[in-house]
Amino acid sequence: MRILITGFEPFAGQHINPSWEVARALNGLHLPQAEVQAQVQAIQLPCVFAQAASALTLALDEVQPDIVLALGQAEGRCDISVERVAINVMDARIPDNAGAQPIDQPVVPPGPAAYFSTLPIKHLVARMRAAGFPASVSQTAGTFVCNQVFYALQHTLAGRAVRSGFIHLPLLPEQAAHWPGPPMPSMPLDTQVAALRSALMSLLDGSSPTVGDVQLHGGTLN
Ligand code: PCA
Repeated sequence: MRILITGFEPFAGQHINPSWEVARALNGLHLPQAEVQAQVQAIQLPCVFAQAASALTLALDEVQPDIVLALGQAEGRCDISVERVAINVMDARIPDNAGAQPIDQPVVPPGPAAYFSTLPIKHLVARMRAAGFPASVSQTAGTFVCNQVFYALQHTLAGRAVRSGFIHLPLLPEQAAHWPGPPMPSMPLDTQVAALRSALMSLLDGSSPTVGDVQLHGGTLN
């Protein structure tokens, strides 16, 4: 079993991105205690609209993964946010790392409006919570590079027997300590890494539904 985990380079003037720190902490992880032998490979993606999707495609070709977890930083989130859906739009509130700021452009012009995660998102949330980590389902991955990568991932793998999806992570404490503007929630790196490790284990330990997902509430009223 091969697991690809992607994380992003820092963006928006930050010097660190929790998604890459978590991905690289899990790189090379061997999960022999799982019911199947599994090996994790981490790849960093540029926070650049014009490059991120092709870097992802290259990684998919190289690794030929069975499971893909794409990770990104989401400042303001207070828990591990398992994304439900990727939408076919790029609408950037800030420029990417190459200075591009697309407005209302499709990720894939002929593509459908949206793709759902093919990860059992409720199962992941339930298992992370049971292991003591705050986690929830998120109904939007935004309209910046994370959503673009999530959409490109689901588009590329559509119809293939690969489970893939996106998880947004809170800021690291050292980022929140110096964040310009209002106070931000944060979570220490070792907690984030342990939460993702438990998410991975829950995909591999035989408890994960192979079709569909567990029937648990994960919605919001607005
Ligand atoms: N977060 C941004 C892009 C890169 C990252 O880590 C996002 O949520 O789109």
